[in-house]
Amino acid sequence: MPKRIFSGVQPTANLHLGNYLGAIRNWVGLQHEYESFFCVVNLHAITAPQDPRELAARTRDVARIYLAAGVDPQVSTIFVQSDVHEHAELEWLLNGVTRLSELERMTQFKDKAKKQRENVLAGLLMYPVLMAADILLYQTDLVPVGHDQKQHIELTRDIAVRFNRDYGETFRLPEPFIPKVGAKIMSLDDPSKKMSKSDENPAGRIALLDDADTIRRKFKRAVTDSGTEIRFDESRPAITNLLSIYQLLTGKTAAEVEANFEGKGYAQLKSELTDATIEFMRPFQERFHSIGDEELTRILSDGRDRAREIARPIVREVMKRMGIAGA
Ligand code: AQP
Repeated sequence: MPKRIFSGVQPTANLHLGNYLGAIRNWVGLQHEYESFFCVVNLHAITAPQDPRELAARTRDVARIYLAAGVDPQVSTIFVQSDVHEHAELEWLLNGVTRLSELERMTQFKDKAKKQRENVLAGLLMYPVLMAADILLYQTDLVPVGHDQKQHIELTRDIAVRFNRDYGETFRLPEPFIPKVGAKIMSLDDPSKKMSKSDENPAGRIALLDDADTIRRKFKRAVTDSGTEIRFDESRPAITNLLSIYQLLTGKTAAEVEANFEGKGYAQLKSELTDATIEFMRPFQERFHSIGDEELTRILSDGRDRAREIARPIVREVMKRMGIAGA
């Protein structure tokens, strides 16, 4: 069987540089080495309340973002999660081997549940089981994600190991692919938090569809650390974060980045970072806006058909092994 990758992004809000640098950017290179499945995970999005009309529009926009970033529909399968019913079906089946205590231990659940307090939806707890289903459905070898998803992939492996043990060898065990630089892009207004779509304050993130003026304003207001030296240093997380974004967008090495900023001040760093970001965004956004509705619909329906071809027999096999096929 060919080596496979699977990954996805939730259409919960406008995607940001963290989503691109931590995840989507890596898909573009990996798609030529692996058989690739990139999904817009809209079923994950409803683990928090969503406006239905906005969710529908964003779902298509996230697929456009994949294409604009360089995911090639001739090479990769791009599809919407809810179009392939087997994701929800396998999730339910995997609930039969997942323990409540494992789900309650997940950091993302604990953090988000804290924010949503009274209104935590049951789906938020089940989120990692749906993610396990997404991954295991395609017999995935590698899952390129940002650092925040590492724990969910470990749980996916635990679920797969348990299923294989209880019902016979069925699933491949996936590995996470977490980039050395960019796996955790931090918020511009608080470098102790990751850049996040759901953060109430948009100043902390550069959205992939921000215009040049907004990008300039956000970087200008980005917090910095005390001191003046511009170099990578874990004890100065704000500057290190800005340098990491600069490094990834320019393709320079860490040494080249530090040499470039030697003797320069924070204002110069922000100005060069703004220019590098706008230089990346301009062609990216042009490609995003050039993808027509019909073309997108065709790509997503081809993707759905390709994904279902793989997903259907796996769900059938799992049901057979669990003794509920053909009931
Ligand atoms: N700050 C980040 N740095 C690097 N990678 C990141 N990712 C998310 N934030 C960062 C990676 O982007 C992919 C898609 O994320 P998601 O849609 O599944 O949402 P998330 O991981 O919960 O993070 P977000 O975008 O901040 O959304 P909210 O605010 O809704 O939680 C994943 O591979 C993720 O690791």
